[in-house]
This record gives sequence, structure tokens and C-alpha cells, in this order.
Amino acid sequence: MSALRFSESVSARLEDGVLLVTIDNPPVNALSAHVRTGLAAALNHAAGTVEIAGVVLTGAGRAFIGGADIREFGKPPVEPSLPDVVGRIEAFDKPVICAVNGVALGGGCEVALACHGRIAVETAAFGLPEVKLGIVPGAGGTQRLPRLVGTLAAIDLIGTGRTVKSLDAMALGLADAVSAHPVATAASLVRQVAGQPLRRTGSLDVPPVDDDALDAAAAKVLAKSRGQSAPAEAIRLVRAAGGVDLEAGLAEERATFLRLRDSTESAALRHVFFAERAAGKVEQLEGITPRRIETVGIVGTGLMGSGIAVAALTSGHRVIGLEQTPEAAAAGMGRIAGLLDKAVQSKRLTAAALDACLARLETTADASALAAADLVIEAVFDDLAVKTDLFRRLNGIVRPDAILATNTSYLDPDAIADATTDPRRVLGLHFFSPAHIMRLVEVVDCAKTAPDVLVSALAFVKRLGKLPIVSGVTEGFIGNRIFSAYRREAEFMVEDGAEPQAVDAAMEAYGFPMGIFAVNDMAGLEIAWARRKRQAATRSPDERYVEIADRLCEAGRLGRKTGRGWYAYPDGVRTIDPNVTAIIDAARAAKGIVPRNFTAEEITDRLLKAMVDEGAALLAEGIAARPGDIDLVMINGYGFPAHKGGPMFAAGRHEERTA
Ligand code: T1G
Repeated sequence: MSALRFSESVSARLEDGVLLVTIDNPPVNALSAHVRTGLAAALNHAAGTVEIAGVVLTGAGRAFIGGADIREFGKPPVEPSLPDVVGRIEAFDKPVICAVNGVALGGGCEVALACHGRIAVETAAFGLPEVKLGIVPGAGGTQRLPRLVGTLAAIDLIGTGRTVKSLDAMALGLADAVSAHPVATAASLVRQVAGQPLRRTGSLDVPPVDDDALDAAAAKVLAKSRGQSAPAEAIRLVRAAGGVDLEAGLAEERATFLRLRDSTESAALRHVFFAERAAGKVEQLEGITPRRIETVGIVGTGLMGSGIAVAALTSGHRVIGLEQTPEAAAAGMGRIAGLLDKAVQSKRLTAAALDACLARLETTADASALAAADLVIEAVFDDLAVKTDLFRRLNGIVRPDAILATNTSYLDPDAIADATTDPRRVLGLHFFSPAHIMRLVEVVDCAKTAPDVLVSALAFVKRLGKLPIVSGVTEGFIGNRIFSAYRREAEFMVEDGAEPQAVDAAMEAYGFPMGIFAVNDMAGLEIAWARRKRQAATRSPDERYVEIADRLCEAGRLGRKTGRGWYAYPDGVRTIDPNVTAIIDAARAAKGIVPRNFTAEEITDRLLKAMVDEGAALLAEGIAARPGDIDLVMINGYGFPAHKGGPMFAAGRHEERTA
């Protein structure tokens, strides 16, 4: 039977009375206009062909449907709309069964919800991640999902945007069956139910749930939404589903979707979505094949080294941890095994996977073991002499084609590279603590790094499941340089009259999980103090310098670890400390500064401007390749609220330089 084509991306073939419709819109079968017209045409054809008992919907490739086409947002709407197509599927008088061959996300999940049955392959996944784009489902998800899985599960799934694998979806009632041959299984279900009353999701009642349980489920979601509006809106719509008829619920959902779609918050999160897809892509390097990296050497298995080891192990690599003594190597093994065990406890890793990781891990004090490594990452004490000496020694141990990476956060990786005979194989891999959790890795392209070394490092970071951002060489790379500008400006305002707690409150109200002074206390004040002391000799006398932090450190106030820093921490609770106020007053008096008031708005504006100006400098210097990279670094490394899009987006400076 020849294939029928209903649009450039939708085709079908008839098999024993069942129309097998395939969506083929690479890479993720998004519901672009030509997909929607194709689906509508396929339904028309099925409706008008007596021999057709029903329809099976499936996707070509690795996805069922990745959702509405996000690139169409903000463009003039093209009919049929997605709600129209979804409504037609549900109301269709012949069975429409979906064979979910991969991810069914957003509009893709809403299409599945409207089908009269859902068969999924085991590796498929279902989700309504719209809140991650600052919107709510706009084609029935908030009204149909609670009818299938109940309101509590719907609040969790839609409020968090998380996806569920097929077997969990079946347990929830979202999928009807899991099959290795979903199309064939769906086709026989069509033949089975053809001519019988169809199970239309929209006609199902929403099982009643008591308000306390609903409130608790909502509170759990909202506790993590950090001031974003979409989760609260989604919960409102899902909760209302039980009290209104389907049409009224769908209309309110659509109105909410359209309002949020046009919001700055959604524009910010869409910017982040596409910036993440662009991250780690370097035009000039296209077509260069990455080197094979299976065995990773990690020098120093302390806090950072053990986190990096876990990230490498849980992504399938073999790890060799090198320490100075056998005792330290044993301690390193213990630290890494402990982190893996914690991952099992929190269900982020299975016990079998833990065993597999441990089987691929060795720690030793014998440096020659690193001869087997494809990549060696150093995570030793952040001192230039220590690192250059280490790289000089590694030079004679590792294979000539092995890549050497430094995890330094502030030192000059070019100087470290020049300690080797072949700096082309050296670059920076700047992980963030805790390295097994934090997604961000700054991949530092040194002056002499070979292109295929950079490509290999980017591929390695992606294989870790992390977000690689390419940075050129400058003190602090992208993140810490912007963070330093942010801290500097904050200290200027404190010296001029603002209270540290007011600065923190303003930034927390803006959406940061923690203000800058609280973050400094958590990280420890001694690292920056050591760096300021190092810089003192070269600091220009014209440069404004605030000494308050030095006074705090001299007073032994090094942050949480000493129980006091910018704040005091009795019983671990962050508390305003009058001693700090006294130190600040003294510093102002010493400079004859008469303190003035700062509004929260002025504080936020000035700190954002400081970040953006530094970002603009990084772009001008070619350290950062695009504004989106800067936004991703600040969001994933420094707590910048994603729903604000990052500093460059928030300042409307996110457009790529065309010049
Ligand atoms: N629309 C347009 N382009 C998309 C897209 C989408 N929905 N999803 C992915 N792409 C592009 C992406 O930009 C990249 O392009 C390429 O596909 C590969 O993506 C009414 C309105 C599906 C799990 O939120 O989560 O439905 O960079 O690198 O790692 O309620 O993409 O190659 O040019 O991410 O294999 C809801 C978004 C939309 C899912 C695949 N759907 N996508 O991950 O590939 S809103 C989503 C993803 C909605 C309705 C509402 C992932 C993926 P390029 P990739 P991947």
C-alpha cells in the first residue's frame, strides 16, 4: 500500500483498515503549522474513508512529539491551532490511538491525552514542561491530565514540568500499555475498540480530592518555583478542572496560556531554552571530530576532585584518582564512594549503577597509573606554583595525545599550559562546587589549545550531562569576573550607606536564592581576601577600594565556617550582627563618608548594571562568545533567576552582535 502524504511532515499508510499516521518533523517532531495541517488532513481522510476503522498516530525518529513549535511563538498564528487539532482528535468518531515511540512533551503530551488510548515504548517519556518556558499547557493539558491521573499527580507533573518514563506513566494511568512494538499494539487496539464507545479523556470526571491534600501538593511545588508565575497559574487551572465543565476549563486555560506566552518571564525562559541549545557550539569548530575519552585521571580527590570523579563515573567513564599518599588515595576512594552512596539514597542512582561505578574507579598514589588516561583533570590547591609543577610532572607521564585540564577558578591557565612541552593539549575545565551536582562547566580555551582538544572537552562535558560554556582566558573567566563586579558594586553601596542585609534582601526579592553577602559567607571570605592581598601591589591608587571585607577578615570573621562573617550564625541561623554594623560605620567614618539611603530598586538596578557592563566587556574582549552564554553562566553558576533570563537578557542586551 503506497504512502499517503498529508503535508511535508505528515504521511500515512493504510494497514488492515487502520491508518498509520507518522509525524516526521526533525529533530523532535515539534507541532509546526505543517504538522497541524497534516494531522487535520489525515483526520479528514480517515473520516471520509469507510474502509478506515481508526487511526494510529506515531512519530518518526527518537521523539513522538517534542511539543508545540517554540520558534512559532510570537509569530502570526496559522490555522488550524493546536487546540483545534487536539479537540478534533478527542471528538473523532473513530478510535485514534497514539503509539508513543519517544518523548511526548507539552503539546505532544496533550495530543496523547486527547487520543482514545496511549501505547508507549518502554523508553518513551511523557511530560508537560511548559512552566519551564514560563507558560502553562495551552491545548488541554491542565484539564485532561487530572481526569486521567488525578489532581494531585497533575499538580506535581504540570507544576514542576518533570517528565515520567512509560512504566511510571502507566502506573499513573497516563499510558494504557507499554509495548516493544507500539504501532502494532496500537493498531490492534484500534481494531479492538472500533465501533465501540470510545474513552474520551475530556468526558471523564476528575476524581475528588480533599483541599488539604491539594494545598499540600501546591505548596510543595510553589516552594521550589522561586517567584515564577507560571507554576501558580498552572496549579490554579488544574485545581479548577474538577469544578468547571471541560469547555470552560479549556477556555480559561487558553486565555492564561496566551497571556503568559506574551510575558517577559516566558520570553526570558525561552531565551534560556535556546541559549542552552546553542551552548558549547563553536562555529569554527564544526566538523572537527572529538577525541575518544573513556579513561579520566583526576589529580586531587578532595571536595572538587571527588565531585568531578562522581560526574565522570556516573556518565560511564573509567576514573583514576591520584593522590600524594596511599592514605590520601584511600580517603579519596572513601569520599567518592560516599557521594555515590548518597546518590543511591536519594534515588538519583541505582545500587547496580553504584557497583558499576566502583568497578570503574581506582585511586592511587602512583602517578604512573595516569599513563592510561585520555584526559587528566587537576583539582589540587589553587596555587600557581603547585599547578605548574604538577603539569610539568604529568607531562612526562601521560600519553602524548592525552588532554590535560586545569580546574583552576582564578589562576592563569596559559601559564600552567606553558609548563608543559605541548600547551596545545591543555585547557581549563572550571567545575562549580559541588561538581557532581552543578550543571555548569566553563571550558576555558587557552591561547594555544588545539581545536580538536577544545571540541573533545566540549563533548566530554556534554557526556557528563553538564552545560559547557566556552570562555577565553581572563582572571575569573566569565562567571567569577562578573561575580567580582557584582560584589565590588555591592560593597560600594554598603560603604555609601546601604546595609548588607538590605542588599541581600533586594537581590533575594529579585529572585536570587541568596544575596551576595550571604553567598560570600557560605563560600568563605578568606579566598577573596587572599586574592585582594595578592592584587594589592598592583592595584591602581585611583581605583576605589572598599576595606570593609578586609576588616571583617582581620576580625576572624571568615564566614559560616567561623560562625560569623557579614552575618552571625548562632545555631546556623543567619543573623544581623551589630558588630558588623560597627565595622561598617568605622570604615565610612575613616573615609568621611556620610551614609545615605538606598531603595531596593536602586540596589537591584545598580547591581544588574554592574553585571551587564562586565558582560559587555567580556563580549568586547571576545572572552564570551555570545550574551546567552553569559546569561547561562550566571543562571547555572551564581543563582541568577532563570525566569529573568540572565543579566544580559534582563537588560535587553541579549541580541547577538551582528557586526
Ligand atoms: N520547538 C522548536 N524547536 C525545538 C523544540 C520545540 N518544542 N524542542 C526542541 N527543539 C529544537 C532545539 O532548539 C534544537 O535545535 C533541536 O530541536 C534539538 O533539541 C500548547 C505551547 C525534546 C527533550 O518544552 O525538552 O507545547 O539547536 O538539543 O537534547 O501546551 O529538546 O539543533 O537548532 O534539546 O535530544 C513544550 C522542549 C513546548 C520540550 C530533545 N515542549 N524540548 O532533547 O535535543 S510548549 C518542550 C526539549 C507547548 C503547548 C505548549 C528537548 C527534547 P537546534 P535538543 P535533545
